[in-house]
Amino acid sequence: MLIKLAKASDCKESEVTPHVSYLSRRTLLGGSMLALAATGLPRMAAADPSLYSDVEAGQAPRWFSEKLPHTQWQAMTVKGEAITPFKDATHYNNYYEFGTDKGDPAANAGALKAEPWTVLIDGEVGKPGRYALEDFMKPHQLQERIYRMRCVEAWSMVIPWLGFPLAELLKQVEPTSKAKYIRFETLNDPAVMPGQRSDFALIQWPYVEGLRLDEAMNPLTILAVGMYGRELPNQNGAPLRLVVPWKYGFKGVKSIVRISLVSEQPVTTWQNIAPDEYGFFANVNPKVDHPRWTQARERRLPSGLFSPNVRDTLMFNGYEEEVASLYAGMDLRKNY
Ligand SMILES: Nc1nc2c(c(=O)[nH]1)N[C@H]1C(S)=C(S)[C@@H](COP(=O)(O)O)O[C@H]1N2
Ligand SMILES: [Mo]
Repeated sequence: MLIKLAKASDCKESEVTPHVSYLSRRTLLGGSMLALAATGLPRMAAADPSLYSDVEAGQAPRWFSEKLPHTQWQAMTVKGEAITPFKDATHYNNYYEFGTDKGDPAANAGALKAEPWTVLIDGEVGKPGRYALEDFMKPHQLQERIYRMRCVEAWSMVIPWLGFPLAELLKQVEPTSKAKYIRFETLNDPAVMPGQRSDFALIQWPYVEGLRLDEAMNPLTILAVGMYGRELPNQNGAPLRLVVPWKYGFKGVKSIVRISLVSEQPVTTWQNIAPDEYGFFANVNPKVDHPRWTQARERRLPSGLFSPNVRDTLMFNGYEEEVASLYAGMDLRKNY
């Protein structure tokens, strides 16, 4: 794929307002407003661990270490685009439960205990239940999916995730005919998450995200338990997070404790705070600008003042072929 580099002056960090400035601005105003299916691919040889040489070792739970050798490495890749250094992917984060600065999650998320962990599956399913994460993971083989990630704040990365298709889980739990959407909830634990006990009250915790069922079933949609050949660092959403590579990053809900099949479109966190700016669909779309900045371009991290590394944003983040049919006949300006 040919990627035309845009002029650096087209996409300055200073022109984009991060989620958090939006919130503080509101507070000042008065605060009252509140590819291809990987299963069809041949199994690749194990990745060379030195591929991600700058990776900090973690403390993987046993179930993870036992699965890792059976990983289907590079089940999907991004051709011709470098993988973002581990350091950037783990020290430039949005995870407001741990603070609003990009460095806060790395500094504060150490207190989260990702093991043991349980996931509740409920709602319109034939097989609801509360699962220990290792039991939840038992039927699934890990795949490496190297995906672009595009934040609505106009920065982007390329991250090698380890996970499995959400569709596998859905088949397993047997959605009823009333299930039309899927709703995800992050851990709610103010003792561990300083953002949940601050007076930063515009966010109603827990963080909630959702997908239409056909989006959830798309082979690109995964639940991730690792990245860069290891388990997820806490600041990236350990031990279980959603990755939907054609949507803005805020759809990728972290540290999931509950997955519900529901009949109505769920009210999601950012949509609830600012429905005119953050839609339910949140598909990456260079032709639909954010009300206050262009979405036509992005800064690919690492990005600095003298090497801003700006590039054009691709329709559906470069996954148009795989997902465009999900939105046939829909007005993407209205359904942003
Ligand atoms: N629970 C929770 N999930 C979250 C967020 C958050 O604040 N809380 N931030 C979202 C946003 S805005 C982005 S861009 C991605 C960032 O993921 P990363 O830090 O792993 O790059 O996580 C998303 N998931
Ligand atoms: Mo984001």
